[in-house]
Amino acid sequence: MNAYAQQVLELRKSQCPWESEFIQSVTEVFESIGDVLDADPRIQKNKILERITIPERIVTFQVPWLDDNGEIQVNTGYRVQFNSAIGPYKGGLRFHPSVTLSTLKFLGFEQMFKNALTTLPMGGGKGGSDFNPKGKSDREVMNFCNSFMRELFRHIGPDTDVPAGDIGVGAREIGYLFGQYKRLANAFNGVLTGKGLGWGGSLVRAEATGFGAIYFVQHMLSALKQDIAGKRVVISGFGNVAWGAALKATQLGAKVIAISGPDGYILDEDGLTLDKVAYMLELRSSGKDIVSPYAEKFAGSKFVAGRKPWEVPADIAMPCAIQNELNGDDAAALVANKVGLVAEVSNMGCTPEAIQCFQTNGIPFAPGKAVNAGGVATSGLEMAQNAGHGYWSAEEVDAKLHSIMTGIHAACVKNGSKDGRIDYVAGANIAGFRTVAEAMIAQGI
Ligand code: 2IT
Repeated sequence: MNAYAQQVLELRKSQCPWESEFIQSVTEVFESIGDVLDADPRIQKNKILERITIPERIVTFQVPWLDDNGEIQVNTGYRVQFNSAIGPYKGGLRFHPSVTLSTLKFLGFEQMFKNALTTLPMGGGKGGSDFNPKGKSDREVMNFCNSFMRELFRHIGPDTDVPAGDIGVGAREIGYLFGQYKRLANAFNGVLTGKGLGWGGSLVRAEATGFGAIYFVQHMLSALKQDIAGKRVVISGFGNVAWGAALKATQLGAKVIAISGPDGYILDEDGLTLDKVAYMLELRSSGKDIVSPYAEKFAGSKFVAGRKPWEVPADIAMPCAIQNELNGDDAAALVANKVGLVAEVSNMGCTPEAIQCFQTNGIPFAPGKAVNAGGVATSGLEMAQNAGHGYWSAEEVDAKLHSIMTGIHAACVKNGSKDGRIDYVAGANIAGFRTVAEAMIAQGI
């Protein structure tokens, strides 16, 4: 690692050694940008690394709410406004019991570069709570969202900070959050993305992260002179991202042979069909958080309890669940089974050991901030539609999403090509970092 980067990393480690996810995300970016730092002394002179590793602002607040028994519950709410060099803070809200400030700092740090890769004017931010929506009634979720927004509304706005969904925050939560924002701010505007289709939401936003990921995979395959049709795909995750990826892969003739949930995975050697993909949505909306019923419904498939799908031989592996879901052992299993490429869709879904295993074995690996950027890119398109007080057709949004993913792949190739190979991690980190650093230098302190 470059000496300046090392020095800033050590400083941050000594200040918050317990923020392991945040430190992990900073380390990955700093390891990639050595050549840029060596070539451009303005970056150290302007203390860019010091400045991009402290959020511009963090808001932490209490979220008291009433459960269905009339008892008071209390959670912690956060918004990490990481960097506004290239646009208003932009990034999702995560409601999940694992959420800590470290989680949201890592996600906000990643978001800053991801958003830069989209080429749309969006800075980096992330927020959320340790609230667990699983098993809660609609009324409890509404009570929580109302209380959360009662504090958050004063810190956000369509030109200030534009939150969206992430794990545990979908259409229902965005609806409640938007309703409360509108009441408190007395304004109907594009303060949140992922809104419902009749009230400011964009067509294709729900599918966008998964669709964009598959468009990116198509570019990775073309670089290898291959095609997606007939490829065996293994996907983890139980949410909207896994669904979108499975849908687009199936539409393009790939064979999705494994999907997973918190209880284990489904092996379906026949591959998913559009009916089976639709059933993924039913499973999720059942609220039970299990994939096992799939095996009872579709003959020929089998449920493997308590295991991750990375032991299934496949051409393409796509982690779509949560950070650090795919570790060094999982990577070794994929490599042993001759996986053709790995596209990380979850944010920081692979551990550093896993990434190293893919890279040392010559397996093309693309990081989440490039592969999953179609989600936030389409949020950017939703912001543009809101600002223009209109709607675009699904074809128009999908075409723009497609061209943004093509551009991100091209940026990775331009910044990450070395000895005839594409280092997607370096390419994405360098391209995103350069954009943010240039804007910061131009704007002074
Ligand atoms: O990780 C992500 O990029 C998201 N959860 C989407 C963020 C957004 O603002 O749409």
